Formats: sequence, structure tokens, C-alpha cells
Amino acid sequence: MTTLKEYLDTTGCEQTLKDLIELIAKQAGPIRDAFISNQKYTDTENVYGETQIALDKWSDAHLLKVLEKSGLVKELASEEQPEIVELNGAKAGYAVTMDPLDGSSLVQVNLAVGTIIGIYDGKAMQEGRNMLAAMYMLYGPMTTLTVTVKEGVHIFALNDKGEYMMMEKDIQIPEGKIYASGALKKDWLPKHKEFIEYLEGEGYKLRYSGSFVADVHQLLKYGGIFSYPAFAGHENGKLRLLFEANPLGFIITQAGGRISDGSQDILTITPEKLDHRVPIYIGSKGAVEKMEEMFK
Ligand code: AFP
Repeated sequence: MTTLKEYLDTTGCEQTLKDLIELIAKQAGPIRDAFISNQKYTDTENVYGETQIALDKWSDAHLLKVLEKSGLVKELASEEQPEIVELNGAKAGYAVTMDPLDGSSLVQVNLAVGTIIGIYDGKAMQEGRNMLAAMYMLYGPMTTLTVTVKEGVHIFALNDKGEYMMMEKDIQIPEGKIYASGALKKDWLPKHKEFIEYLEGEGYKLRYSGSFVADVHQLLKYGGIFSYPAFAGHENGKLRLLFEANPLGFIITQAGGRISDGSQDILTITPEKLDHRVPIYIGSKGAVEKMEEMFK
């Protein structure tokens, strides 16, 4: 079986990018170890007004410390930080976007959550399509790493020796029949409601957990579509362009799928601010294209 290191050595990546991917992937161990002692909600909110749980803050602080020490990252944009953090004295010029713990409300009920990362050259505030690499670690019954360096999408599993072993190579998203939609049904806008009714009529099955990274991960295997739409009073939806939409959109696109805000490829949107939000439709190409056709 191929290890993460062996795989990265077969790619055309710069050594510093390989080192950065390996370093971030390695942090799944410490983050997972911190689950038990960091269960409680804190009395602080992030910039989005969401109450943080201790593990959000712990993972954010941990990754910040590790990346600062690495000397590989110049700019770090985190969902848990109000501003971009400039890391002085870096020898490589990567910019990293991170959602240190996506789906954190599920930590207390032991459902799958994850860490989502986007890696760019230079600046963090760029169109998603400029990404050099995207990855996420998913903390489920297994810890897995899904990664792309624009040479296919591959899934690795962390073994008991702390090594990532390749589980799935060059994964391509099929045209399956899983669907998920965020926001309250009563707040859905007419076009979204019509699309969901279409999917249900076509026999799509509902699978929504409240963890974007886990809900999208299942699509790589089973196919279908995840959405967090624009909804009454929130025409930009809820999810964040930089931290959630772009890295997962990049991975799904590399696997032959699509990500759209209803009319355009999300990866072509220029971020206007750190907390830029977008309506999201992500998954199998055919399902996303059908949505765009119905939304016209
Ligand atoms: P965080 O736990 O990182 O804030 O993310 C949760 C999330 O942004 C995303 O992972 C889910 O898909 C979505 O919110 C769930 O939202 P609802 O609670 O409104 O369903």
C-alpha cells in the first residue's frame, strides 16, 4: 500500500508543498486526541456569531502554532480568526485557508467532523481555481485524508502507526442519488424548493448531518448533490467561500464533479472579504448542471 509520502513523491509538487501537506495531515492525531478534553461550549463567539466549542479554539490555536513554526506559510486565513494572520520570517510563500473544525456542533454527539484546508501561492484571498492543493481530514470511525494537488483526488486512511495509507486512488464522483439541503424548509426560495422536489421525484435519498465536510465526502463515493441555498433573508446562504466552499469545490471538481452558486462556478468568484458567503450546490456534474438549468 502506498503511503502519503510515497504518493506525494510521485507528483510534480515542490518539496515545500509536499512538506506542508504532510505536516497538516499529521495534525489529525493531536486534534483527535483533544476531542475528549475539549467538549464544552465556550463563552466566546467566532466572527459569524456562532458559539465556539473548546475544540474549535483548540484546533485553531494548534494549527496556527504548527504552521507558524514550520516557516512554510506566509498568510493564514482561519474561519475562527477575524483577520488574516501574517506569519513573519517564512522561507516559503504559501497561503493557507482553514476551517479547523468543520461541523463542530456534532462533536458532542460523536458524529463525523473534519478539518478543511486550501493552499495557495502568495495570498489567501484569491479565486478558488488558483489553489495549488486542497485537502481535508475527516474524523469519523476512521481518520481519513482526502487530498488533491491537481493530479487526481486520493483518499488515505490513518493507521495505528500514525501513517496515512492510500485507500482510494483517482476517485471520480459518480452520478448517484443522495441529496442534502441546509436551511429551514419554510425559508427555502421557490426555485430551490422546486429543485428539491424534482430530486425527490427522481428518487434521490436525503442524507444531511450538519457537517459540510462529512456530507460532501459521502458524495465522492455515492454521488448526488449537497446544497446550502440562499434562503429568506440570507441571499448569500450560510457557508463560507474561503473556508468551506472553495477547498471542497476544488476537490469535487478535480474528481469530475461541480460546485455552483446557482448560476456560476464558485471557483471563479473573487472573494470580497474574509467572511464572504455563497449559496452552494456541490456534487455530481449532472445534478449540478440540472440545477443550473432549472434556475435559469
Ligand atoms: P461549523 O461547525 O464549522 O460552524 O460548520 C457548520 C456548518 O458551517 C457546516 O459544516 C454545515 O453544513 C452547516 O454549518 C450546518 O448548518 P445548519 O446547522 O444550519 O444545518
